Amino acid sequence: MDYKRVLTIQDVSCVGQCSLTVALPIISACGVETAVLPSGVLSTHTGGFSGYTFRDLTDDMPAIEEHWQKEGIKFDSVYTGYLGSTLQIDMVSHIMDTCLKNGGTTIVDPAMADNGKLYYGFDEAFVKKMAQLCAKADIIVPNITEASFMTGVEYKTEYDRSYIDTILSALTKMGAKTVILTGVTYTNDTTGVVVSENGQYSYYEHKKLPGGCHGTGDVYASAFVGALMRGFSTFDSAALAADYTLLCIEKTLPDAKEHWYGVKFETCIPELVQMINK
Ligand code: PXL
Repeated sequence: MDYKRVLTIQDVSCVGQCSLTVALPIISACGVETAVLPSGVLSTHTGGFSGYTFRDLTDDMPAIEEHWQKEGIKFDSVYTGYLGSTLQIDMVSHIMDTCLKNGGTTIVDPAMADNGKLYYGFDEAFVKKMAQLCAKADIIVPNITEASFMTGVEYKTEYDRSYIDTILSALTKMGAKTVILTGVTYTNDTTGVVVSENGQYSYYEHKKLPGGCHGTGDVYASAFVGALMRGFSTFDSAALAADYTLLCIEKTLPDAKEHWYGVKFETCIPELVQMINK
């Protein structure tokens, strides 16, 4: 088996089933070595808790990068999620330059917004910087809200294929290469993801569940990275990640009232391992 090593850069939300506490187990379960660079440490995520702590780890990044360079440490992929500041985005961009193996893949999930709104603490300047990081990456995994913020295309909840084409063209114009646009919904009982690769769009459609959960974007992007590193095509990785995320939401929804803060992704790890090793 081809053994790959990924570096993922995102926050540690100590409680809340998102970012690193999701990426590390999911990518590892896919059989891929997962190195981490925490962008910050929060007591919980910012989506529904109040009074959380936040320690920004931007200042630690240059020394960590320097040490890796001295040790000759390189990665097959650098995958970024929730980042803490514009300065941190510049550092992450530099780490991509110095720590990626030749022929490696950079994957950016511009985790900063959902349902038409930026997450707490982000502003226009952050969006602009994130758009630059997305223009540099090989693959990006935005939802429609994030794509709309980065391109200036109006955010809509009801739309047709021409709206999605407009968003994808605007992302390409921004400099994006391969795009996995998540949460694309054309009918009442289906949803899916659009993969834009080499100027071609393909749609993976699946059933829509009656409700969503916090953190599904991180579960999706992590499973996508794991599958891609295991040699699945971009489209097959996007589809596998969608199937896995759907399963996780299905397991969470019956208990969603008490378990409002995250996805019970752990309960479906056995299925993920099966899908990856098929
Ligand atoms: O799931 C995205 C995410 C990651 N990290 C932190 C967050 C969020 C979304 O709210 O607050 C700290």
